[in-house]
Amino acid sequence: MTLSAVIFDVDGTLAETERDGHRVAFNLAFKEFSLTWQWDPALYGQLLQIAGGKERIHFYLENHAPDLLKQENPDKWITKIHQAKTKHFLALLKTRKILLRPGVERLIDQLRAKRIKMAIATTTTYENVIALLESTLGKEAPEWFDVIGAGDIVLRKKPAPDIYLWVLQKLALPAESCIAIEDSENGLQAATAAGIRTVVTVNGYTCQQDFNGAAIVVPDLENTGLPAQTKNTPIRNVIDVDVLMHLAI
Ligand code: XBP
Ligand code: MG
Repeated sequence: MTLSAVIFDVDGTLAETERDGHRVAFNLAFKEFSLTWQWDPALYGQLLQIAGGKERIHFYLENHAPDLLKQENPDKWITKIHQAKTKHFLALLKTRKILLRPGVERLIDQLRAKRIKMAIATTTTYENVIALLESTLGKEAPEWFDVIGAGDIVLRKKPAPDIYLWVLQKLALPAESCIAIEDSENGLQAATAAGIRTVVTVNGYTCQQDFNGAAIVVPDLENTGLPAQTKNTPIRNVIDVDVLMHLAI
C-alpha cells in the first residue's frame, strides 16, 4: 500500500527530552512540593518503563513510598505535582533549548515536500508537544501535523495501542498506509498492536530494549548503520521518504 502518513512519537524520537528535560522538571516539581525525592538519570531510566508522567509518579510511589498512596485521593495530589512538572518542563524548553535528533528536520521537510501527511502519537502532555515543535521548528510547525494525539486523550497509555488507534481514526487512514517512528519498546508495542509498521530510532535509554517486530531499528534517522542493501530496504544510509515508502509496501 502507498505511504499516506508518518506518525511520530515525540519523547526520545523527535528529541532527547527525557534525561535533561522531563527528569529535571519532575525533580523541580518534587522540590516545589517539599518532597525530597531525586530521580537521578539511572533511576529515571528504570522509571521510563512506565509511560506517562502521572503514571510514572504513581509507579514510583508504589515502590518507594506506598504509604503516600493511602491518603485520600492520591491521584488528585499526583495530578497537582504533575501540573507543576509540566510548568517546569515548559519553562525549561525556553531556557535550555532541546535540539531535534539527527535527521528529524530533514525527514519532516521531505515529507512536507512530498505532501505525505504527518501526525503525532505521544504519551506526553499536549502543551509539551506544541512547545517542543515551536521551539525547534518554528511557530507554524504544529500546523504541519494533520493530527496530534497526546496525553490523556485516551485512557490507556503506551504500550496500549489506544493513542495510535485514535490517531488513525482522526487521519481516517488504514494502519497499513502509515509508518510509525518510535524510540522505545513501549512505543513499538503500541504502534504494532495498532497494526502500524514501525521504524525504531534507539537512544541511550532504550538501546537495550526488545525491538522484535520492528520494520527496522536504527541508531538515528541520519544513520541507519546500513552501508549496503538489506533484505527489506533499498540501499540507504539515512531514513528518508524512499525508505519509508518501501517499508510501507
Ligand atoms: C513519553 C512519556 C512521557 C514523558 C513525560 O513516552 O512516557 O511520560 O516522559 O511526559 P512516549 P508527561 O515517548 O513513549 O510517548 O509527564 O507529560 O506525561
Ligand atoms: Mg518515546
